[in-house]
Formats: sequence, structure tokens, C-alpha cells
Amino acid sequence: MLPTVKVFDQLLAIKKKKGAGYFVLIDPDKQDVNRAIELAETCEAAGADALLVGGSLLLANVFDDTVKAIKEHCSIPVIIFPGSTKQISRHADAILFLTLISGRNPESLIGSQVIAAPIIKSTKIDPISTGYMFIDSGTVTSALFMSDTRPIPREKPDIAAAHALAAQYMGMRCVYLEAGSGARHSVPNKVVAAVAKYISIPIICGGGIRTPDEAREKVLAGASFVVTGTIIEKDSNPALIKAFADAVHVNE
Ligand code: 1GP
Repeated sequence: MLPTVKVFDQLLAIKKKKGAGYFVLIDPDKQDVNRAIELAETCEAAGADALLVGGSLLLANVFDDTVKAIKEHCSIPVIIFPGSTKQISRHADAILFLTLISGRNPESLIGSQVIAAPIIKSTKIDPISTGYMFIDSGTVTSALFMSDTRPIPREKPDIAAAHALAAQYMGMRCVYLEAGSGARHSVPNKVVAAVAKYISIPIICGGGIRTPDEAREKVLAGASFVVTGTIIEKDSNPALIKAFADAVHVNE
């Protein structure tokens, strides 16, 4: 297993070299373990820089098995993107240690973190402290509903920027601008741009991104890492994954 500091450094090196990094989200609920392995291998071969594993719910008890299986078949970083404190596995390379800073729900600001921290310590995977922010996407996504919070309005980039700066000042290593999986609209480019202009830590952007052009727009607006999930679940054609990777890798 790669130490996490190295994983985050590896991600920063990818950003430096390629202009930005492309992550694919694999939700363990959306396919069986064998299909998850196949999908992960396809993503790696097509140019994805890392795999995120997680989901808003866990309808089947396959999280640990899915992470382990993906890790055994891939060499790019496997990073947990947890939907709850149940989504922790010692087989991953890293975990996004999320604080839902756009909300005012104490459970997602500190409660879940206190439960998760000792478990993460025992697994020996280091957390990547991440300021997680929901931006209104025109619909109530699963993640938003489960969080019991309100998103930041789409037309308020200044509010998004202030939240992101607070995350930076609190010592978080990155912020994640989230429209929600399957969102009707992705995070507006002007929100990404306003946040990027205001902070100096990296931005991960995801939710509702359906085309390589849209992924590239997020990078040009200032995102360091772009995440897609649903579109690749629907169409795991290697050519499409490669098109996303190429679009995000603006330096290549
Ligand atoms: C959710 O950003 C991810 O956190 C992926 O969203 O499934 O809409 O691509 P999509």
C-alpha cells in the first residue's frame, strides 16, 4: 500500500505535469465486484489518474471486497470517497477525509469524523483532509438528501469562495466542489473560477459532468482534478474514458 502523503503528492505531481488529473468514481452499489474490477482496469488503461470508491448508500455489503479487488488489479491510486463511516477499508491507498463545510449539520461537520478517525488510524491509511461543498445542481441528489443540508446557490460564487477559503484556513488540503452524482447541472464554471481565484489549495470538481468538453471547462476554470461517475457507469467504452482523460490533461 502506498503511504497517503505519497498519494497526495502523487496527485499534485500529476496536476503539475498534465495540467489536471482525471478521477473515475466507482460506486460499489452499482455493479458486482467482477464488473468493478473490469471497469477499474479499463479506466486505468484509458488514462484515468486515480479511482475513487464510494457511494451515498450501501445497499449491498460489498464495500471492502470491492476496494480490495480493485486494488489487486490496478496500480493507480485507489482513494475512498466515503458516503458514510461504514465506507472505510484498509485496502485503499487513501481516503478523502470529508468535512461537509457547505452545510450546518454537526454530524457531517464533526460527528462522523470523530467516529471515523480511530477506524482510519487502525487501518493505517492516512486521510486527505477535504472541504466538501455541495453546489446547487437543480435537483436533490442522493448525497445532498442523505446529508440533510442545503447546497450553496449556483449563482453565489462569492459564498462558495468564502467557504473554500475557510477550508484552506482550517488547514484542509483540498476542496471538493460537488454538484452530486447524476446532477442535472454540473458546478457552474464561474463558481469554479471564483473559488480558484480565491484559494491556493487544489480543487476537485465533480457531479453531472457528461462530456469531455465539460470536463475540460472545469479545468480551464481552475479545477485541479475532475471526477466523473455516472457517465462511465452508463458507457464504459475505453474511447470515451480516454476522451475524458485527454480533455482533462490540458498540458498534454
Ligand atoms: C459525485 O462527482 C461525483 O461525487 C460523480 O458525479 O456521477 O454525476 O459523474 P457523476
